[in-house]
Amino acid sequence: MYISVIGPALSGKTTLFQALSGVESARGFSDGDNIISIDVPDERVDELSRIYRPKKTTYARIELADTVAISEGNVKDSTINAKTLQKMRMSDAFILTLNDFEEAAAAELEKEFHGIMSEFILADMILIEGRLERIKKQAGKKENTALLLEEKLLEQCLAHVGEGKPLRTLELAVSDEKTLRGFRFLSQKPMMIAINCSEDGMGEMPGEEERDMEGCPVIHVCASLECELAMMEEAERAAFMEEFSVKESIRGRMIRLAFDTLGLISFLTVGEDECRAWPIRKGMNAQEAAGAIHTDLASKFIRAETVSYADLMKYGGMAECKKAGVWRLEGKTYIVEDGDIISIRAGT
Ligand SMILES: Nc1nc2c(ncn2[C@@H]2O[C@H](COP(=O)(O)OP(=O)(O)O)[C@@H](O)[C@H]2O)c(=O)[nH]1
Ligand SMILES: [Mg+2]
Repeated sequence: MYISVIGPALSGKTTLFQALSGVESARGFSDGDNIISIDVPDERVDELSRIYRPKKTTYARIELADTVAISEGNVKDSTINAKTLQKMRMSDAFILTLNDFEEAAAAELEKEFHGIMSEFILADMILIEGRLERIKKQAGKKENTALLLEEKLLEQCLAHVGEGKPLRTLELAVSDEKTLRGFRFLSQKPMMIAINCSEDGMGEMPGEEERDMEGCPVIHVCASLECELAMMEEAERAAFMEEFSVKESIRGRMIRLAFDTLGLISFLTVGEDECRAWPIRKGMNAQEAAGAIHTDLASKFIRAETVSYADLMKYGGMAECKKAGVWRLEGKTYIVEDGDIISIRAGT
């Protein structure tokens, strides 16, 4: 999972990046190479680790990148370099920061959002047109069904972006989605918006997910305050949070939003060696989940020993769960649920 923090210059990208990662990074120095892996806070992993006392405790991880500024006109007049765009394309999702700490008008924020969205749409349009041109050249040579299908699909995409709409809002069949995956279209990626508010506005910030911008969830944050918070010692932090009526630090809030937006859940593995959370897409089956651990476990999959975290807590141990009949042997097609504790039985 790889998320890029993007946005106009001086909107607080680097500040937010530091608040989320807890790591100081040089200002004005970020060209997308600034990537940090952050742990996903998970109380279930904490608790399991207390019970099993493993040698190692591993949380789910998200890769976070701080990127250079992007604003309206950058793609149109090629003032953003290809390398930066390519890095953006590699992301699974974006966090768009917008400067509201200088009390921007709501209309101003909307305008900035639309400005960047239209750059993404334009970048995708250029990509689609380029590919269509190459297909047309190839198609002359010999009949090719796959190519014809791709062409038809891309024409559909082109019409969509041509109306100024992001590819995110184009309903696609699963097979079409697969065809398009390789293009890594910018306007297709999930986007979360972080409205960077001033310190004064902290107490009266609206609740989470109260609004969205064209389907993109919005989170309100005071990045500079959160950044200070992230750098503090535990004890100092509590007092600070109380003073500014911050209930939960941005890292937890943002990660939950990211999991929601990207449709992720975590399953868990336990043992004396390691207790660990594994992020997967909601709807994955047991065999696919096994593949998240190791490809061998997927190909040699036999059964998934499964018990829910809630049941393990309720009954107090694996043996007790077996006795109560809540410990299960699930097959390949079992759809894994958030908080399932799984042990894969695989052949040799
Ligand atoms: N008052 C206030 N200033 C902020 C906030 N976030 C960032 N800034 C300031 O805005 C400037 C630009 O921030 P930076 O994170 O470097 O922006 P970037 O260019 O988007 O990476 C810095 O001087 C920050 O101290 C905030 O939440 N409140
Ligand atoms: Mg920066």
